[in-house]
Order: sequence, then C-alpha cells, then structure tokens
Amino acid sequence: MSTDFDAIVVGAGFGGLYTLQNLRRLDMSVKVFERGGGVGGTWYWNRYPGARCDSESVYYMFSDRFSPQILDEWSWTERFAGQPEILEYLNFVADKMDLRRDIQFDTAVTAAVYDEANNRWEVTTDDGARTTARYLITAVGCISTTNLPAFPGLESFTGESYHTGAWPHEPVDFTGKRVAVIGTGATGVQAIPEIAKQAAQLFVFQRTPNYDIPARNQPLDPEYTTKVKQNYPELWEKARASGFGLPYQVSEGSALDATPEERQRVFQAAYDKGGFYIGLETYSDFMVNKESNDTISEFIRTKIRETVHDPATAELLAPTDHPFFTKRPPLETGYYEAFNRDNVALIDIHGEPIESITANGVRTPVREYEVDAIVFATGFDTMTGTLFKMGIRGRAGQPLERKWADGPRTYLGLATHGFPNMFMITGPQSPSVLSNMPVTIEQNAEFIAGLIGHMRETDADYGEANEDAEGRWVEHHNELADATLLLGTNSWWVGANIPGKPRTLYPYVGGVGPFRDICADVASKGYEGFTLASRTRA
Ligand code: NA7
Repeated sequence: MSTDFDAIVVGAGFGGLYTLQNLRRLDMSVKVFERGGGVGGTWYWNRYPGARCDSESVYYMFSDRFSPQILDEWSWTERFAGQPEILEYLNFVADKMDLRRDIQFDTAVTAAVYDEANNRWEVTTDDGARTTARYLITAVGCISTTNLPAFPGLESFTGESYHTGAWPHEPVDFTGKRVAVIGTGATGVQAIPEIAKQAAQLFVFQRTPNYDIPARNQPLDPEYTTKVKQNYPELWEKARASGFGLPYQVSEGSALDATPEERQRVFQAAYDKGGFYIGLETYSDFMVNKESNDTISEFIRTKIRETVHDPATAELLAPTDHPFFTKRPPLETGYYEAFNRDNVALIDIHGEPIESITANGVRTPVREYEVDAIVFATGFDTMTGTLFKMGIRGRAGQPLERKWADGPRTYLGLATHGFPNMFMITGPQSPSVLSNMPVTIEQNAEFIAGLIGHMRETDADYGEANEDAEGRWVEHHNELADATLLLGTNSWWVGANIPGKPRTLYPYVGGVGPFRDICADVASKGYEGFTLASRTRA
C-alpha cells in the first residue's frame, strides 16, 4: 500500500469530499484522513435531538459543479434538513462518486510536518503510520473541536453526560429523567424543545440569551423542489455572487430610512417567512449601525415577550447585552414555547452562577439541581481549535499555533506564509461561517485545485503565500471587521468563548461574492501574492 501521495486531505465532510473530487479531476493521487467512522464531518458528530441545518436544504448541498446528476437525483424532504437526512445525502454523494476508496476513516492526524529538504508534507496519524504528500489540504471544518468548560467537579458527576457535538450513535432516551442543559447557542436551542418533550424535569442554564428566529420548518412540496431544480443555474450563480452564499433578495436600505410602520411590516413579513430572511432580506446595515440594529433587536425581543408566558422568564430570555446578528442567531422550533411547559425551568447563570458540578448535578449559590443527565451544549473551539490540535509545523519547524499566537494570519484564509503547499478549506479570514457553507466550500476547493493545477502546468512544485500579501489581507480583513459591531460582542466569531483565545474576528466579513471576485482576480494575475517555484531536487 502506498504511503506517498500527491495530496493529503484532512476531513471527509462537505469540504473534504469536494476537495477530493476536484483533485481527482487533476489526476492526482489523494489520501483523505477522517477522524470519524464515516463521511459527514459536522453531520457525523452532531447527532443530538433536534440537530438540523439552519440553511435551507435546497441550497445546502453541492451545486451542479460537483455533479449535475446528483443535484438532479437528490430531493430533500424538509425545508431545513435534519442531521440524519444530511448525513444520508453525504453518504449518497460518497457512494455515487466512489469517494470512499481514497478515504481512511477512524484516523486522526496527530502531526503534519513540512519536510523542507524534500518539499513534502509528512503526516502522522493516530494509528502510528506516516504518510507523505506534496500538498496538505485541511478540510477540518470550522466547528469541529468541542468546548467543555472546566467546571469545578466535572469529573465527579455520576449520572449520564453528553456534549452535543460528540453525541452517541445509539439513541439517548431522556424519558422520565431529570436533565440539565448548559448552553443556549444554536445547538442548545435545537435540543432543548426536543429534550423537554421527554424529560420529567429540564433545567436550562443560560449564560447569554440569543435572538432566536423561528425556522418555520416544513415538509418540502415536490412542486417547489422541481421549480428550484429548474432554476438552479440562476440560483447558484446568485448565491455565489451574494454576501452570505444564499440566493436571497438582499435589501440595500437602512432600517432608519423607513417609518416605524413600514419597518414593522417588513420585519413581520420576513419573520413570518422564517429562517434568516429577517436578517438578510429586510435592511442591510444591522451589522454596522447600532441604531438601525436597535429596531430589529427590539422587534425580536417583543416576539419573545409575546411568546413566553412568565414575564420574568421572558425578560431573561430577551437579549439586551448585544445587538442582533453580532453573534450567530440560532433558528428555533418551539424553543420559547418550551419555557411555557411546567417541566422546564430557566436558570440565569449571571444571577445564579454554576459553582460546581457535583456527584448528583449542578450546584449554584442558591441550590443543588439534582439531575440524571447533563447535556453540555457549550460550543466549540472554532476556526483554529482543530488546526492547532493537528501538530502542524511549517518551514523551520514553526508550529502553526505559534505563528498564530496573536490571532490568525492568512492570505485569503486559504494559505499562510511559512507553510508551503498547505491550503485550507474555510480557514480563518475567509467567509466560512458567515456564509452558507457548501457555496463557500466549492469556491475554496476550486481555487485551491486551480492553483495546484496552475503549478503543475508551470512545473512549479512549491507554492507559498507571500508575507506582504498576507499582511495586506490581514489588514483588509481587520479594516472590514472594525467597521462592524461584531468585535464588541462576546461570541465564538471573535473567539470570546474560549478563555485566552485572541480576540479578533475569525471569519471574513466582506461577503461571499466579493471574496470570490478577489480570488478570481488573484488567479487571473498568475496567483498574485503566492511564490510559485520549482524547489524539488532531481
Ligand atoms: P455556541 O453558539 O458557542 O453556544 C454555546 C453555549 O454555551 C452558549 O450559550 C454559551 O454562552 C454557553 N457556554 C459556553 N461556555 C460556558 C460556560 N463556561 N458556562 C456557561 N455557559 C457556557 O455553540 P453551539 O454548539 O450552540 O453552536 C455552534 C455553532 O454551530 C452555531 O453558532 C452554528 O453556527 C452552528 P455564551 O453565549 O458564550 O455566554
């Protein structure tokens, strides 16, 4: 069995599968290492009750560029697909394109070291094997390393405990049990209404309330799906040119230019439509104008107060500490209604901090909440956590985590100086999580395949982002970030959820379409900003 390849790809989620397919098109030999026991990435691990995608399913898939046949053959059953259906889709894709033969499952990368003398990457995996390749491409996902806060006494709990991002494969039954959920981000918001239906008693520990928007999920009408399929060429193009990778009709105006009545009508219409329409199709300045943002923030707070019966609970659930969309707003299905149930109680961690986890449950200064199970919906060390765990060493043995000690430094979020022939899918400082991921993943993977193809055509075997190009990209990235309200809010977008993590905006806020244009321009200038050379000794 060969241990040397043209490329090693890490990860077999959307990013890894698309990258593999694109590199195959260049006739490259490729080895994919995947930590999970199957394809799917996020959708392999996040099996908690209620796990569902927040992008509309008809746009949360590979486009015609991957395979027009798959696009035509696959039909989603729901407006927002649940985790099992997305996993089924990715398995369908892997089978159809015969991708599995290049993927080694249940294998985590423990070290990836650039061997300067041979201009190759040497990758060590947790089975002890060493594999080499000219190119290393990370497709490890942005939200793939779970964050379990170091609550005192964590180990002492004698009941069942789960993290939403590492859920068991067998069903978990909470029927008749007392359950604590810690965390009310997107995953907590999805899991809580489902767990509430089973549990005898559910205690929800909330640190920060979010602006949760109704998903309004529903079965997909086959006629609608057919219409979408007929219009796909136009819809994909619109998504690729858009800000967020979705073919929505984005407004150009400010909420402040509308009368209060007009605003109310526009907000209500988008709210009734469900999903992210309220953020994307109403007014365009929420992320940059606090006063404009106040109007939509108050609209959503009013909806929360109208839905939750107990006024004190409603107040705790209504966010006032941050503006709407300055942290990722979860989509909800029955979340606020869950707090109207007799078996659900909300505990505000600010008023009643978690002192410790005990053998029997969760202790606060007020009381001990005795439970049979704790669900940690406490999020992830996003964007850099997984990359840092992989032991990546660039030129002169430089650890990636050392180079990025004060925050990521990348060129286009796709490469970083000092790490030749290493490219990242949805890396920090690319649109990544501020977009509908499959659209961004396709663009990233196509750019990387285009760059490698260009190198092969021009007999270059060494491709490295230049330090000055990287510096300009970081400056541009930060300039755009500084113009928004995002840095002022504690969120994982700025690394605030992980103690000690540098505070900087991790995803690129310039938009999917503008980013695509910048990349196209770079490519048209012979991959400007990269040093492309022939370095390998004969
Ligand atoms: P999130 O959105 O990071 O949510 C994690 C939640 O856990 C959030 O409510 C946090 O409160 C809470 N949390 C984190 N650490 C603690 C500690 N130490 N004590 C109490 N509560 C804590 O992660 P999700 O998994 O829900 O979603 C991740 C992304 O997946 C999501 O944004 C979508 O893009 C898909 P906080 O808000 O930080 O005060």
